[in-house]
Amino acid sequence: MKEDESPEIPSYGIVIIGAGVSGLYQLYKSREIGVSALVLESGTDVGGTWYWNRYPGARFDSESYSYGYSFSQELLDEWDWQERFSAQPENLRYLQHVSNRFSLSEDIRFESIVTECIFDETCDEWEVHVEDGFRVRCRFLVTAIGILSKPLIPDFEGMDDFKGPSFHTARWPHDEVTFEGKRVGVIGTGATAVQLIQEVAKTSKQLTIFQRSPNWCAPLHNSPIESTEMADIRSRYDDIFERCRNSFSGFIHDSDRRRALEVSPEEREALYEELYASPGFGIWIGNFRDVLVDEQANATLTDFIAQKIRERVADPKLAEKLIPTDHGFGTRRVPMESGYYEVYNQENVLLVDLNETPIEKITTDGIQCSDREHPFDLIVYATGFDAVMGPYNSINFRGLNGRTLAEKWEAGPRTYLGLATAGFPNMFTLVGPHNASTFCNMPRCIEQNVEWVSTFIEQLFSSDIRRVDVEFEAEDDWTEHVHESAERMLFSKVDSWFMGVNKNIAGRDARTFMLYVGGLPRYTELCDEVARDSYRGFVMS
Ligand code: NA7
Repeated sequence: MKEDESPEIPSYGIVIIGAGVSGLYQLYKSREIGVSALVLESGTDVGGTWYWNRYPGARFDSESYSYGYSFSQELLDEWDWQERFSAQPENLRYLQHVSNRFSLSEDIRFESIVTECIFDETCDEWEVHVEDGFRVRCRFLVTAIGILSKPLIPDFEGMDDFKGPSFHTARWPHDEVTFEGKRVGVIGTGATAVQLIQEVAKTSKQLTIFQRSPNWCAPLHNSPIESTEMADIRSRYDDIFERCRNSFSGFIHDSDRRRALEVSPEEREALYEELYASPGFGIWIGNFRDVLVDEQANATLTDFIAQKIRERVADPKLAEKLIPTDHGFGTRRVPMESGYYEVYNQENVLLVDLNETPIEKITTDGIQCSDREHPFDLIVYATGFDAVMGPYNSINFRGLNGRTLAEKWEAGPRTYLGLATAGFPNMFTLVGPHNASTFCNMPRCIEQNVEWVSTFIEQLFSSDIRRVDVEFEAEDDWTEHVHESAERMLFSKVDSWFMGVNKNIAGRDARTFMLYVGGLPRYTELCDEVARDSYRGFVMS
């Protein structure tokens, strides 16, 4: 090759970024519609969330059998779930099994961190750049990068000084980490920390939890699935998936048609007790239909859960510290637990309230708070993610006229159906912001997303259309619809990653809704309507 000659860039019909639940299915579907596809995955294996989040205690909050893919009868026939809420190792094995079953890895390039995607207006193709210098071109770019894939460690002073191991939960080492006889510090009390803390407390010599804000947690009630129960589940798969598709957020749970404020206090209490004693998210999304929209209704549930915490935590002062006072139950993501509150009754567990004694710095030996230093052998940052925007901002997407996606979404995402955005032609965002899959039992919405996008791409390939973009008006209408749907929910009255607020990131204090809470059935109907109406809202040329 001559010096001035650039090596030929491989070209595909579709490039998919990410080999998690959505990327794997998009690859499967791309093959089915006969379009060449390549997946670029930053990890060394498939699995996405279940590849990265290896911390002890990581598990589904979805009933396992409602989380698996529904598209393949063979898969449903041959995979036995072991637990009602399966843990990370099994979840990863499941996704590896899916990948092996359909030989998906053949079309996945691992250890490929995508840095830049540039739309070439001269030929209506994307050029995708990987950190190691690899480049690839494609007609359609599909992002399958998730919304909780960019871990965030706050910028604590002295972090590099700590002489023991320390890591973020989503970057957990692949080698086993033991807590036996160790002094462990955990920063954070979100859904991740709640799962982890219960495991660390079992064997550590001392566990110190640094809490900035308590969350409302509810019991998971996990249990093994025996083979007879699995056989029964298998015989009901059609009904299970049908039920999920028709429920508001893709779970087997759906709201009770009664209103909390309509029924007698006894009837209300009876449902709360029943749901608190039942497995899974029922207490959150299978509750009276007004508890997430009406503050007074929500207060009845909030009081009920607060009382449960008081009953479970022996020290009344400590119980009060674990009870949120700035938001009602369910208005932020509800961490699910199995004995979380009882951990605080253990002798070896200490809660540090960061509102009283903030962290000043990380030292060589541990964590220095305003009142004292806490020495540790291991520090875990369970400090969450740069949610929703983080994964998109990590890649330099350049659309028409060289405009970047980061510039376009600076004041919050603007999308059409949460699947595409104007000025970024031939690009689809699975589980993108303002997409129903953001508030969903993910695989149920992912299957909807992938199937819809694949049908569209198949039609585009069989036509002479080279470019598909979004009409600004359609985008404005969708964005407005997303905000309107959020406004009636109590989520919109509270700071959380749902609302794009992150105290660790400068400028992320204004609330703008990141998800879509119009419900899965309505979302599916709207997407189908758009398709039936010759893909109304898209401009094709
Ligand atoms: P979350 O829910 O964002 O939780 C992060 C936790 O870390 C939360 O308790 C934060 O407190 C805490 N945090 C963050 N920064 C700090 C600093 N600087 N100091 C002290 N504490 C801090 O992330 P998760 O990983 O638990 O869960 C993410 C999602 O994954 C979850 O919603 C599920 O859908 C799965 P804060 O509340 O900000 O005061």
